[in-house]
Amino acid sequence: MITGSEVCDDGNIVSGDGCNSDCSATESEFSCVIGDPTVCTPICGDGIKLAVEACEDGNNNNNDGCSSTCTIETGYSCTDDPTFSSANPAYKPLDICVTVCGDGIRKGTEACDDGNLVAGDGCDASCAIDTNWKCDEVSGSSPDVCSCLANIYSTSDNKCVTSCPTGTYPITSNYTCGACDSKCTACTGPLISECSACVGSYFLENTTTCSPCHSSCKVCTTSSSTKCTSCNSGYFLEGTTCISKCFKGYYGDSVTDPSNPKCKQCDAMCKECSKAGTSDCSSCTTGYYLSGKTCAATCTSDGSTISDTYYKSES
Ligand SMILES: [Ca+2]
Ligand SMILES: [Ca+2]
Ligand SMILES: [Ca+2]
Ligand SMILES: [Ca+2]
Repeated sequence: MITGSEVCDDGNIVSGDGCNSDCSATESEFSCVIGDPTVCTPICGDGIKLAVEACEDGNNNNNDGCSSTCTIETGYSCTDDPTFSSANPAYKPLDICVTVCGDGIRKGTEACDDGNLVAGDGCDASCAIDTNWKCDEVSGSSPDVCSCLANIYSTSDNKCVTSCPTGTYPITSNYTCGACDSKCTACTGPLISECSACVGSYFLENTTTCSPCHSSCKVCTTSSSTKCTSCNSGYFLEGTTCISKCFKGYYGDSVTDPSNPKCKQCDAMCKECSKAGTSDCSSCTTGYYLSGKTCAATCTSDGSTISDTYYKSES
């Protein structure tokens, strides 16, 4: 009860609750209704944060993280202003409130929030919308639902693309990418007869069908089963043909490029050979002599008589 010189009386003699300990004054950070008893409430937005205020950002605005009644708004996180200093230990630092990207609640400047910090699924790690996507808010506090923009194709692995990737074809009726036949690398439809390019061991027959290359070919050209660009094991490429034994004067080279063995010409001194160089010859060209498997211009280093172990090659 307010008596004598009392300005307020909240029924106690404690300060820091709006009416000071001797009831001589109200406290500035409270709003008091003088009566019997006096009822004091903290002033929200006055820039003075009291313990009972969940947050205090110095304003009475809503939708900035700290509400006009000093409660933390959904979708925000409030932390103490690190620059705060106060002579009054009863006062606490003001709050700095920010939205939380990835909490599934779209707030503030977030263009989207799909509940994660993964990019490429429509909404990126900073809550901006990924290229070719749109994100829709869901009522309640559920995360946004993102999908491809109009006239953008969605792939089987959930990407949004302007053109379908290799091995797929565009389906305009629902803007998805359909899988080509496994033998096709490009196609207009799902069938093996709707191809425009083939995997290595197939070739494009009649411009639309992928048919297997000849059994000797690992890869054949786009036009023919027997025009090869590389050969299967046991064959060597000679021109565009795969042969199991190279022509006379050539040897099968599977060392230089093991993935694509080719027929290579023997050394100029060798008429027939099994390897590069002059040391694996089985006969020599005119003017050269075979010693063991080696062709040389002279029989011996000292120019002595040709023995039985040396013979001039047949021409
Ligand atoms: Ca306050
Ligand atoms: Ca506020
Ligand atoms: Ca958010
Ligand atoms: Ca995401």
